[in-house]
Amino acid sequence: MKLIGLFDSAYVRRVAVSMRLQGFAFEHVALSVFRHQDEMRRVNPLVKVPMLVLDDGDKLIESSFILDYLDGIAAPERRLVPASGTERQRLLQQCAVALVATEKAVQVYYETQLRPAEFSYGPWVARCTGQMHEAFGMLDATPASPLLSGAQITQADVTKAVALRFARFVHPAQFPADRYPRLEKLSAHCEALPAFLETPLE
Ligand SMILES: N[C@@H](CCC(=O)N[C@@H](CS)C(=O)NCC(=O)O)C(=O)O
Repeated sequence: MKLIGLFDSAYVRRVAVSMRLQGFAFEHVALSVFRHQDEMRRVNPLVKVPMLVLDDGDKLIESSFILDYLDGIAAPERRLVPASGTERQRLLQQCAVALVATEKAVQVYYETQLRPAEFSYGPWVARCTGQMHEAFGMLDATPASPLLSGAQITQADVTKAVALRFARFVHPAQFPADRYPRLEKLSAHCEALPAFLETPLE
């Protein structure tokens, strides 16, 4: 399999980390949606990452659907989200909130650092910043992850840890270490795991 996209994308990184945790070998194709647009367009006319190219040539997009595909072909004990049941919904909802946090961090980044300053719209930046922190606050308010007491890692752990690492990378001043203490603990634990260390954001 080939995974297209850079690890500075939280969406690409969560897929790469998950593949390593699940033991899937992949070739990493480090194309940027901004710096390699022509090449990207040839691989994916939508110019979006991540994309997973399967060995038969099929191309998958959308990190959540890619992860669902991988869980479907993984050995049952290597799934990162249970196939059914209440726990599945609970974990997927945590992923959903972490994806809102990520999406809003990306929007604020695009608005404040990619757009020329004269075109940046303050009220929109304030709205997205508020939504980003609301989402991180919700994640921080959930009980400590069972991972920290020895349970197996889940997709909620991966996506939450990747979201915080990404948001801090693009908005360092907004994430002092004491702002989201529970998430910090989870992040520190996850970022020390081989699957995360082998998937550096920068
Ligand atoms: N919902 C998508 C989001 C993917 C996404 O927005 N990726 C960004 C990179 S972080 C991208 O492709 N940006 C280029 C663009 O939107 O034109 C997913 O989960 O895969």
